[in-house]
Amino acid sequence: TGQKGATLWMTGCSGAGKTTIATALEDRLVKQYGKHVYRLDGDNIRTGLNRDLSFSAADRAESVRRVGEMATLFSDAGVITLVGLISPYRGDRDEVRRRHEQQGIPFYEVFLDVPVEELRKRDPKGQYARVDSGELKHFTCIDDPYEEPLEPEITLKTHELKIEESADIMFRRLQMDGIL
Ligand code: GGZ
Repeated sequence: TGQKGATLWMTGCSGAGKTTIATALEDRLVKQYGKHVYRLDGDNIRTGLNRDLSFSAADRAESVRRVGEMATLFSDAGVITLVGLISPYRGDRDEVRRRHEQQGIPFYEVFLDVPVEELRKRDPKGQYARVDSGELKHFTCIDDPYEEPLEPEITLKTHELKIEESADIMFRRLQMDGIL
């Protein structure tokens, strides 16, 4: 009967394009296909649900856990849930995957695979410059760990693709799997 839900979990360094590509896919799903979509973004959730959490490893794990639980709820309700969270630790992401599998909810780990030199060049918010000047410390992918996914369902080298092409790869995967 109703729409099938799924979680697309986009992981990668700051500036890799998580928000941009999720927004492009959301636009397409909503405007062209009338789908029910919800976007959960680390940086805005950090001002609300996760406002008590820092960037320590333990707090990042808790952030991933909470957003993961929220994603299962949305997706279980039939929504296509687009998550954009750096989520740097493999074990934390694997746990989110396990929670989805437990409940029979489709889960896609989407790795935004962009070389750090490229991120430094982009630096849309000047974060990497602040890291270099020593103003910002423990920044993921520079002086804080990022554990790359070993078997992501989807890998997007966003520096080699147009925004629409990245969105399209996710779109076609959902179509192929009968979610759209
Ligand atoms: C990484 C940080 C940090 C540190 C602040 N490390 O690109 P932004 O700047 O505007 O958005 C990023 C956001 C990352 O939040 P997440 O919740 O996605 O991260 S995690 O999953 O690791 O908890 C970044 C900003 O917060 N930011 N300090 N030290 N990113």
